[in-house]
Amino acid sequence: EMDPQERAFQGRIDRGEKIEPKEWMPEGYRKTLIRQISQHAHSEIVGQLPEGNWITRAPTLERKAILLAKVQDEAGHGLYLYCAAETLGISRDEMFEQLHSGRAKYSSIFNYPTLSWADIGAIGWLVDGAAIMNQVPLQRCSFGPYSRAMIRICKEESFHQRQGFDIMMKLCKGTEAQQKMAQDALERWWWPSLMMFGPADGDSVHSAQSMAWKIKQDTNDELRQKFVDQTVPQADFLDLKVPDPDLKWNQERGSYDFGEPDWDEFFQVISGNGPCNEERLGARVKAWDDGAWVREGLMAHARKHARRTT
Ligand code: FAQ
Repeated sequence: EMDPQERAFQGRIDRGEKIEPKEWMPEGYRKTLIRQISQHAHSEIVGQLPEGNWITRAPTLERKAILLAKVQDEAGHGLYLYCAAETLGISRDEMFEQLHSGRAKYSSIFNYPTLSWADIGAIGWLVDGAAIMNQVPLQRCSFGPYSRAMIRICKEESFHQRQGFDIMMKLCKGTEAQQKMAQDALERWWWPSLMMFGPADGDSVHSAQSMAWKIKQDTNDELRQKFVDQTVPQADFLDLKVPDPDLKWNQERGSYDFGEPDWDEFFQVISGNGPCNEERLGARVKAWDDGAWVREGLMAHARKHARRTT
């Protein structure tokens, strides 16, 4: 049975009230939010790497400026989200430690390589498209700081999605080689994008509780379906073929039927065995180690300053 404090808390959630950092909350609620928000922050930071790979090779100055701005936005989102998680009583050092030791997850999608310029288009179109589908409902999350962070982040993600679709449009209206490059990118990013929404509902351990707490508003499968319904007409518009033989419009449901993602691959990727896990984590650990002298210098300066002013 729920204790009275927890019942009162659930009442606030049910009435649609926002929960703020200093207010009482069940330990499970705090832990779930720290897990989700910190993993979301890690995803933004690790998510800079696949696209960062193409900044020096963007085909025009304009594309380079746009890509630089997008990757910088992702850094901003990460920092914003770390701040939101810190309000729950975890330090940034602890969060980094969890990432670097492999205990904290980050989105499976960033463990795939970016092999061609079309991948930058596909990431903006599909990966940011999936991120928006997942994050728009998070704007209504019951935890105040997370919900407010999502409002700004979603605005920037919309720009990201449009820039990706714009790259795809350009390629699809281009030469045969460019169209092929776009098709190849769609084939490699389609299934991993569907996996971003998490395991099928039957295997989603956190969904029921997170939905009762209004941390999540929709199940993983509901959002995945919405994403498919939104994206297939966009692929048709680009004259690209979605690599799913089971994809079919279902008149009765007013939705697309589609095939099952390869869940073995998903679980391999989230347990550290995807194509780029080692490289991505290695890059983050190296950046952390390379920055040690800056952190040490700042701390020494702060200590000196504190001695002088006391
Ligand atoms: N990858 O019980 P559930 C972006 C884990 S967008 C890795 O269903 P939950 C923008 C899950 O953590 C990407 N792990 O879990 C951008 C749990 O393991 P745990 C980031 C996954 O939390 C675009 C276990 O599986 N967005 O960065 C994944 O209820 C372009 C069981 O799963 C967010 O993080 C996965 N795909 O639902 C940046 C959004 N799916 O923690 C750069 C916020 C599941 O017990 C470039 N997060 N797992 O060890 C969420 O909405 C939720 O956490 C879900 C998962 C929906 C991801």
